Amino acid sequence: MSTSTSYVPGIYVSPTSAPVTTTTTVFDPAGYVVSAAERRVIRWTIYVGFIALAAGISHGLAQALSYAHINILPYFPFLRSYYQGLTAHGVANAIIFTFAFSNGFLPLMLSRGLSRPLHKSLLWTSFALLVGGNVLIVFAITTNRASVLYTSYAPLQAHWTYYVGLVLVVLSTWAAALNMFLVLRSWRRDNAGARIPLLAYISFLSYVMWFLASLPIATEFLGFLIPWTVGLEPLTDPLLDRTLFWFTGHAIVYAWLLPAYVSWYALIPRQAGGKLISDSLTRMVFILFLLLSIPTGMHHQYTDPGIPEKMKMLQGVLTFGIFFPSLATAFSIMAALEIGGRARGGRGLLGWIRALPWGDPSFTAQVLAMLTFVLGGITGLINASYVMNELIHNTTWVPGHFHMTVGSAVALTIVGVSYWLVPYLTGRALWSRGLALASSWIYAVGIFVFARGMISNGLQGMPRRTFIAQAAYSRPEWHLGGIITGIGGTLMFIGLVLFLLVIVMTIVAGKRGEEPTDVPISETLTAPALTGWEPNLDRIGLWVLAAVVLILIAYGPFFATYLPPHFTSPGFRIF
Ligand code: HAS
Ligand code: CU
Repeated sequence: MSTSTSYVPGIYVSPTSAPVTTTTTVFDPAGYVVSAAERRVIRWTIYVGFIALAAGISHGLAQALSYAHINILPYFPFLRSYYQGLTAHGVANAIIFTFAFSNGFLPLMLSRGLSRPLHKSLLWTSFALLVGGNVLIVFAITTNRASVLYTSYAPLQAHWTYYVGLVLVVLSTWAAALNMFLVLRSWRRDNAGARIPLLAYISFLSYVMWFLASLPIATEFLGFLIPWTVGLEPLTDPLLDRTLFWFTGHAIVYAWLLPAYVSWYALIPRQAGGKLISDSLTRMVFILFLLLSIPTGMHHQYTDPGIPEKMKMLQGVLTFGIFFPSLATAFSIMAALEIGGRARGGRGLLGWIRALPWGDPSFTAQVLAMLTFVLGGITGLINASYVMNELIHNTTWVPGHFHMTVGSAVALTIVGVSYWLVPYLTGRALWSRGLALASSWIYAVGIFVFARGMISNGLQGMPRRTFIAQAAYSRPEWHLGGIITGIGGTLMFIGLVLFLLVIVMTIVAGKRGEEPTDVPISETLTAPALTGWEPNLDRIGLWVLAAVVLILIAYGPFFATYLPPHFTSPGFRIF
């Protein structure tokens, strides 16, 4: 039986008023309290992400407006080119905001899932690396030494501080992963034969996948880009660099997504008053991400010369494989929500939807995130289709797709999680539930409008990564989509400004004593099995081995036939 505090919209109350009766638990609920010292460093880690978000969205607004032929770039201090702003936007929002959140959130979830403290020294190490990396990156970008966009494509060349800064950020994620590994290992020693609590399991697997996935980009930066930019090696191999980038770069999108999935699977059912339907299915979903996230990067390179078509086709097929765990997630979460809606008195085919806790900003933001992800996922499938990709590659369709994935499924989930997490970490209640709700709705409407503009213009051939406001060419059919994009982007900007306002006010002026005192951990309908095949799901080492084998099959032939590197290109700094 659960003895932990239970979740009701926006606030935690005593266990007696739990919205569902408990049959089994997926965690050791012994009322474990995460120490104040750990909460402090986790809080600061996540704040780094919020600062990055604030910096990035102002550039986001500028880009969205540029599609509507409104140029506000001259009003930005430090800004010398569109590409400088686009780099700042991508790095701050897609890389720093997301990983700062994960570096705090995932270890916290593992610690709470296992009821065990984290290593504080590693938490601080991770924080220091994140901050140090950011200082270097901010220096490089604000001084216009790194207008290479967040994909760091060679032969565009950045100052060494940019690459080293990103390396430090990756190291900060490794420190977080190591922390989780050590805590889990000691837990397993003390609990031989026990199943890993689900929340800890999925949190850990998220960063195991990311650790494996980050090795190619580490190779690219340390082995090629940094020696090249400091002059140790005058030339570089752009195709090899791109391939190493996408080797990591597709999996990185799941490193952003999986922390959101951790919340959708392990927390949202409880926030909705429901239960998770299957422990084993959840574990299998995360294993599939571990297996298939990485050997799929070439779907970003369908149009690149120099990669055999057979390799692209193989990775294209695997990309369709990585679609399935998300489909399973859609059905699984929908079922958990339905259980919650019915437990709250919802009746009929769809009446349970109305009964969900829509007044809770944390819940609402995340369900809106899920809804945008339906379209994000469908557009992903179109991207992955070898022939259809020809039509949309390098058009604004692609940012249309990824703002419905990382820009909403992930970002809006972080918003929703923050609405209980920041109160939990700071000991201050959420400042304004009304504004928090408004922020999520405005952002969600904004993303649908924005994506409609980007997607339709992409189909009309509008190029991505182009300063349309000053382009010497245009097409009449781009005008309407451009205006829609500008309106949507403005709404998104307003939504996130409201979010940041609510968070800042919560930190400085939230009421003490009314904050949540525990993580809203869900229960599953059935307990994890101790016999049969299911315990094999916890043999993480074995699954890592299987992932490595798949990666070797998907990437081995390319490297075997391509290497040694073809050093051909000097660096260019053209913006
Ligand atoms: Fe992607 C390009 C394929 C998912 C991010 N993607 C990008 C880029 C980014 C990105 C940033 O195959 C651009 C990179 C660049 O700068 O060039 N993507 C996919 C596929 C998926 C996918 C097949 N992408 C993501 C996610 C991202 C992300 C997730 C970030 C977090 N993507 C591609 C391809 C390209 C690409 C090509 C290259 C395009 C090109 O040519 O350049 C799949 O993983 C998607 C699976 C998703 C689903 C949706 C499941 C829905 C769920 C919600 C359920 C809703 C509920 C609500 C329960 C199957 C789980 C119920 C509510 C009630 C009220 C009841
Ligand atoms: Cu991808």
